Amino acid sequence: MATAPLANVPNNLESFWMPFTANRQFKANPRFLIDAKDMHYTSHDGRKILDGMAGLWCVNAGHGRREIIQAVQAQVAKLDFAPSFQMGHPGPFELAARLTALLPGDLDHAFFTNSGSEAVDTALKIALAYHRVRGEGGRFRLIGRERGYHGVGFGGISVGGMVANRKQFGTLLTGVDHLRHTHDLEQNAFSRGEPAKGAHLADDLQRLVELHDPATIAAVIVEPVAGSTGVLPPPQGYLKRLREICDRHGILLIFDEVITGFGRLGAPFATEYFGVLPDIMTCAKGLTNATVPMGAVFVRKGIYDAFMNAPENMVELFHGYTYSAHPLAAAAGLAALDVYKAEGLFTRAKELGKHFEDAAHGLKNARHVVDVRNIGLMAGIELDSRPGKIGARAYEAFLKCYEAGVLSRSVGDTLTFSPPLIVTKAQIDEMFGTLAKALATID
Ligand code: PXG
Repeated sequence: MATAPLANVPNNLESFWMPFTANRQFKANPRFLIDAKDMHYTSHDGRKILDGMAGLWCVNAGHGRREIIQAVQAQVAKLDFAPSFQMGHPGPFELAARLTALLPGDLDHAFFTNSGSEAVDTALKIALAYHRVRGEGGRFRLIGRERGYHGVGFGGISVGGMVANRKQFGTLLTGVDHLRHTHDLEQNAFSRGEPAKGAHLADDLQRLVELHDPATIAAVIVEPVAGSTGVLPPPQGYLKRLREICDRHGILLIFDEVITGFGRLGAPFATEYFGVLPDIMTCAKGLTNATVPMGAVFVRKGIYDAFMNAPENMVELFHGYTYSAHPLAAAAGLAALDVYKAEGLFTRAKELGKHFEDAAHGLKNARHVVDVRNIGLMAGIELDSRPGKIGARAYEAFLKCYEAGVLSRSVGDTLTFSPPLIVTKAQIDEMFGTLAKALATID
């Protein structure tokens, strides 16, 4: 049946194969965002939508930031593109210096990519190559974690632990094993911040070391707080214990900070928040406030230095992307850092954390809710699943919230919130209040 075209919605929705989307369902009932400013999107039907997810966990300084827009506009007019293979341009050198100055310890070098997925695959490749240049090429195994999300490259889905993201794609990387995830509703439901129980789950790494022989293990990768799977803060002491086991056995520890980076927890990065220093760190998203795609991999000095022993005319790492260190991304990254600094956004999640936590946990007795989890400015509200229909209830709640003017995300039967760091207390109340009302109306 022909339906009247919707204002602001293109007539042909067929050609674009949308990512991570139920295409037919969406195209039958599309939801378009047509502009954005600060904390709000405008929908195609002219409604203001409060952005409870910072886009996709990425617009940390809010939308349409003038300083970033102007920096990108000036850059595109001056130098639209320049290669970074055997050539240089100023932006990425300045950005790498500013970023590494911000990082703790000797995370002194930055490799640029265009996304979190590329940052993860780059980090895994650097880990393998690092051992090889030191004569330990026998370290080929990579360890991830169940329910981990590390993007969608073959490396990322191999170490990742989201079943749906893996099962369509064949054999993946060989030589990969996984730690158990840390989600334990029985022990830890309704924890505030890091749950009390579960540090012992880090000992899975010791078991894998004993199973595989430590001399075969290159690296372990985890999200300090698992995001995509529905916000799982690490149990108290868990990350420290992982660090200790890695140190005992010469295994590199990789933190995937694609979500936790750039102020999400109330510190610039999760490494500071938890007081645990990884050997390699990935980031993306907030790096440019999502204005231009960019990811980065940071490595400790010793890792970079290990590659610098070959003859000086040799390429040290046979890896990089056409758009690694793209001028527009570098300009956006520098301007985003200025905004974060000028507005104190890296500590804002700390200032708002208690209010956000109380507001999230205000849902404890709402209908269907079986868990509320939070840390910094990220929260997961888990619902009881409908029998045989995992995800249906949370998706319905997501739709109701959207209709009521709040953007959240649903994953399985968990609703997540991760707003821009400029969010106000009143807007936090609006987000969770809207969800509470939605839950009261769905079965
Ligand atoms: N690592 C982590 C920890 C991520 O959260 C990636 C890597 C991959 O980044 P790119 O830029 O390649 O997408 C991510 C991305 C969701 C959602 O709904 C999460 C992400 C992306 C899209 C949706 O939770 N995280």
